[in-house]
Amino acid sequence: MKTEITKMLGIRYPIFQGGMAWVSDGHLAAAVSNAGGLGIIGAGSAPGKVVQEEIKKARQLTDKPFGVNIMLMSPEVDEVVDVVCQERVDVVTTGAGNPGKYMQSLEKAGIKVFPIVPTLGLAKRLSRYPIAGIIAEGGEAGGHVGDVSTMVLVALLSREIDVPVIAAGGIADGRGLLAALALGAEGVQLGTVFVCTEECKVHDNYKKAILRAKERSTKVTGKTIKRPVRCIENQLVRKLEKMDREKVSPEEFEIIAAGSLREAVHEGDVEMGSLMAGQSAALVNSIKSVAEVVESIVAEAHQARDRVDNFFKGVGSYV
Ligand code: TUI
Repeated sequence: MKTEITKMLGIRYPIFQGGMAWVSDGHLAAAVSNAGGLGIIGAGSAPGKVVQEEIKKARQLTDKPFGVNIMLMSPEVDEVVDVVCQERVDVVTTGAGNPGKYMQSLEKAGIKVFPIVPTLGLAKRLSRYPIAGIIAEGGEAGGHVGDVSTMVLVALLSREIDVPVIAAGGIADGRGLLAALALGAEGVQLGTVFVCTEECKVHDNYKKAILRAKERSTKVTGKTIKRPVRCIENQLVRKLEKMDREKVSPEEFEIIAAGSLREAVHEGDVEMGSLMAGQSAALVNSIKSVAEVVESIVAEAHQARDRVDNFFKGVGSYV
């Protein structure tokens, strides 16, 4: 399975693991890289020092390339950029903002940068920087999201943007990988499915909530304060929905939301914790090892390709 991305990064499969705040540590990232994908440490709002420790941990566990996701809304972002430059990680993905002002330092450190974007507009603005590729994240994704569907966003960016496109949002299996490649992407980024792995250290209650989720179990809150976040519905989400309806201030939102992701991830509070997850939670129904997830995605993509091939040959299930 060779694409522009596997060649550029020297990885076996064009599968990125989303760098999820509080979730994607050095252990998970190394497991994904060892399985042939690209593991990514989620810096979230962690201080530079903590991110550096996770980078060192990953280096001990794998000799394969891996990346760090920089969450641009973090108060620690300047420090995190310094750390990734100092450590010269292979790849940086950026989310929740415009990475323009950091591009020069990242480029000087020889890091391949893949900004995550929710719109074509932002992708075009970032095209003037030396980006290695771009991650088109549709509104089906978990956590902080845009509102354009993956189907439209990936097709649009693949047509309009000159660098390789990675598709994200709503993908959890091999059929999703094949569909993304058909839309013009060179790879995919998956988050939710990697939460439900043996190597992922989130609380078991969080994993079980994803396994239980159906296609309408996630909800987006925070649109009124322009910080839309997709989570599995629970007491916290219902409270935030009410706050959206009452148009409360960003400060009041912050008080309720602060620390809630940590509560879900570490304490397993599935009612007042923030259970960030994408719509693809509905597709995830068992806990597997990271290697099993990666291998089954690749095997299923091959099966899906054969099925579609039959369509073009006029044989098989399409007749
Ligand atoms: O970043 C994400 N997903 C995230 S970050 C996160 S941590 C968090 N915790 C609490 C509250 C809020 C966030 C959880 N999930 N995905 C990548 C992504 N980036 N999706 C959408 C965007 C995005 C949005 C606006 C990227 C750029 C952007 O730019 C606005 C501008 O400056 O033009």
